[in-house]
Amino acid sequence: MPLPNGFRWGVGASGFQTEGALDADGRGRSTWDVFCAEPGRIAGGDSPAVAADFYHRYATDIALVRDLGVDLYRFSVAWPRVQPSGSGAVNAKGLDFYDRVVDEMCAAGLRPVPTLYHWDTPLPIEEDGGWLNRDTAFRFAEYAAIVGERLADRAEMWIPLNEPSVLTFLGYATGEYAPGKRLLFDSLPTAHHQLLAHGLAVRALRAAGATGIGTANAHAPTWPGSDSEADRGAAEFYDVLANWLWSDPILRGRYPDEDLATVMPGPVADDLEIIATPLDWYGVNYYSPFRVSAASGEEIPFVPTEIDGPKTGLGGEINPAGLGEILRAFPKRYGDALPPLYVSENGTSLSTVEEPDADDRVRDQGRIDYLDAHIAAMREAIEDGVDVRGYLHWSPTDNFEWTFGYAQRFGLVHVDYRTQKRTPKDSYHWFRELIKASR
Ligand code: PNW
Repeated sequence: MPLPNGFRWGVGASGFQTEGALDADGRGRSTWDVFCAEPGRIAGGDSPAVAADFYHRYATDIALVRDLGVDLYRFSVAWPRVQPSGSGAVNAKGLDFYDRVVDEMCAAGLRPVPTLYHWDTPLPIEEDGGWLNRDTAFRFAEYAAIVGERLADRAEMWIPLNEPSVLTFLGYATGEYAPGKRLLFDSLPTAHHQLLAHGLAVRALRAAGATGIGTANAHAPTWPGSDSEADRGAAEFYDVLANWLWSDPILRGRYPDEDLATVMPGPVADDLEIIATPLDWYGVNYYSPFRVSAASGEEIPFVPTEIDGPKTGLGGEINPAGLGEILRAFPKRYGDALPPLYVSENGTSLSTVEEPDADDRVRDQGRIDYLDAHIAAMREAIEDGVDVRGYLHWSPTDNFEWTFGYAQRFGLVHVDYRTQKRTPKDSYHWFRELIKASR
């Protein structure tokens, strides 16, 4: 069965991972600038200072994405470029950069999909408590209005916050990502404040004339490490924390359980009304299933299950069926309250070396296999009636993979970080043919 008419293909990337130019044109510092400068945080001591140099080479990358034949280009606007102090005065040069990027995309026939926040918090905001501080949600909404007013005439779809769950877990619970706090369950207020920021930003964007407003959350089915009652209990708990804590407030206007609702700060019932402001679409970012087992006598009651079988470069499980399962879970859980779905991120890094060979070919068959299987799983879900309207590949070019640095490559296009030369990989050509065939 062919994909539904009008099915949309795209790519996605983020500012901090691609732009470099961290001191350019009055940009303020972010939590990730500081975090990366701490010894031992980033594999190989890699620096985000230049990354894929998107700040200067955006026209090249936009042309490569145009030639791929997709129509959506997801990118992120860096809050510290637009408001270096996180509130108040706008840095015109920072905002102008995104204006140029959006113009370039439109001129190439691509539809811009801005993400407003992909984890790069302005440092002064973090110094005031970051997402532990309720005020951050209101400051974020002000920033959203500024970007909305500037880009609403040309942006096709909007993502206020990318994967707030990952920021809460890795940024505030375990401290593996910036801002590096290890608060365990005391990190939960950052969930509520990010959800509130999402809702306030949806309203601010609409007031600025923006349409096509959605979100992009990390989701995956949660499977227990064994059939034991303890493991099943751990998986059920993890499922609530990793999935439904983030989507129930948005799609149902409530927290998935009462205990969670009671630990959230502020006028939670009133906030939930804002958080549940209807969306035009909902984005699922999927890479690997969640597998957890019970942990006893630990601070956290679950541990990731050892996996066997094929793994991604990051060590995650390759399991395309997981994408189908999580996509089917959404209409089951939300029924008519569910807006159209998008796969807003899917892709992989490889455990094999990816470098251009003597003929300048990058033979990334592992990525082709991953994409082929995941796109097939998505198609099956669509055939079963799940309303999925588009698929965005993460990512157009190789980029800075957070604490893993440059060793983990997610691009369809290889970046030589010494020369900034771009080389489309085998997967780029494969994806282009797939898109062509699907039209
Ligand atoms: C996403 N998980 O992160 C991010 O949005 C991207 O910036 C990143 O480059 C990409 O995935 C690849 O890693 C995730 O634990 C981090 O489920 C963690 C999870 C999912 C996505």
